[in-house]
Amino acid sequence: MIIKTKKLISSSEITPPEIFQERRKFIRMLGLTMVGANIPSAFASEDKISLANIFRNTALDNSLKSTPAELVQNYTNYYEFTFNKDDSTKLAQSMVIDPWSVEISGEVEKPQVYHLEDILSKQTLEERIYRFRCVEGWSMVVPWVGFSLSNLLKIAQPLSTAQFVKFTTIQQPETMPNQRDKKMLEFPYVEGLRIDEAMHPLTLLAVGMYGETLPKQNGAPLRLVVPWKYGFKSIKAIVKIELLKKPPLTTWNKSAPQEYGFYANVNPSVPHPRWSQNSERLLGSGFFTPRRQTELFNGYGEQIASLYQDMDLRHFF
Ligand SMILES: Nc1nc2c(c(=O)[nH]1)N[C@H]1C(S)=C(S)[C@@H](COP(=O)(O)O)O[C@H]1N2
Ligand SMILES: [Mo]
Repeated sequence: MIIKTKKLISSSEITPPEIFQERRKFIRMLGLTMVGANIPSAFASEDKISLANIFRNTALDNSLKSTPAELVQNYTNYYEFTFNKDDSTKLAQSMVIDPWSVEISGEVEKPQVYHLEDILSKQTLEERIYRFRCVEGWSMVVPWVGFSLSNLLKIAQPLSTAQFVKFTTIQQPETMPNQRDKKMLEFPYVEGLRIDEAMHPLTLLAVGMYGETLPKQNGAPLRLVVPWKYGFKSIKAIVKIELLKKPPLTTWNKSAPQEYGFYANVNPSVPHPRWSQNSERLLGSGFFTPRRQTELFNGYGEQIASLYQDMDLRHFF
C-alpha cells in the first residue's frame, strides 16, 4: 500500500527539552507503552515513555508548511457550541472528555465498547501532515497525531456485509449549548464513509496535533481526519462507530443535500450552489496573498482516486 516508510523522529533532533516534558505528559496521558528501543537516553531515565514512539510518515509530503497552531486552534467549526469560529474555541473548554469510550457495533464479529486507553495501547502513533480543506473555501495544513482508522476497525473484525461506516459525536447537552437548545443542526452530529474509504490507510483517527493532545475545540479526544474530503466529514469527539449495510444519513447531507453531499470529495470543478470551489484562502495568509488553487481530492488523488474510478465525480458530490 501507499503508506509504507515510517521514519522515527528523534525527539532530541526536533524537540527542545521544555516542550519535550509537555509531550511526555501527553504520551503518558494517552496511556502508551514503549514499543521501540530507540529512546534518547537524556529523556528516557524517568519513565520509559517518549515521543520517539510517534512516527513521521515519510510517504506523505512532509515539506508542507504547517499552519501556525494558534490559528488552527482559534478558528474552529464546532456547531454543537456555536457557528462562530472564535467562540467555539472558548465554549468547547467546558467539555468533559475523561473518561472516554467508543462503541463499535453493527456488522462486526466483535461488537464492543472500547476504552480510549485500551484503543491507544494497541496503536503506534504517527504524525501526519495533511492539507485540510473546509467546504466554506478556506484551508490549512495540520500536523496531526494519530493512527489509521483501519487499525481500529480490524480489531472489531468487520463482516463482509459491512458496506458503510457511521460515526457519531458525543451528546453532551450540559456543555453544548446548541444541543441543549436544538439549534443549527440535528444532533448528535453524524458522519459516514464507504467501507473502502474507511479502510484506506490515509483515513486517520487523530488524538493529537502539533505533537500534543488534541485541544477540545479541535475534536478531543478522538476525531476523524479524511484529507481528500471537505472538512465537515472529519467528525469530532467520536463516541460511536457503526458498521452498516446501507449508507447512514449524515448531519449535513440531511440538512442541505444539494450543498453537502455524502461523498464530499474536494473537487474544484464542482461549485457549491452558493460559491465556487475553485480556490481557497490558506489560513494565515495576508490580505494581498492570492488564493490557492484548490486541487482535485485536495491533492491526494494519487493515493485515493482509484476508489472512485467507476463514479462520475460531477454528479457524486
Ligand atoms: N462534531 C462535529 N464535528 C465537526 C464539526 C462540527 O460542527 N461538529 N465541524 C466540521 C467542520 S465544518 C470542519 S471544517 C471541521 C473543522 O475542524 P477544526 O475546527 O479542528 O478546524 O470539523 C468538522 N467536524
Ligand atoms: Mo467545514
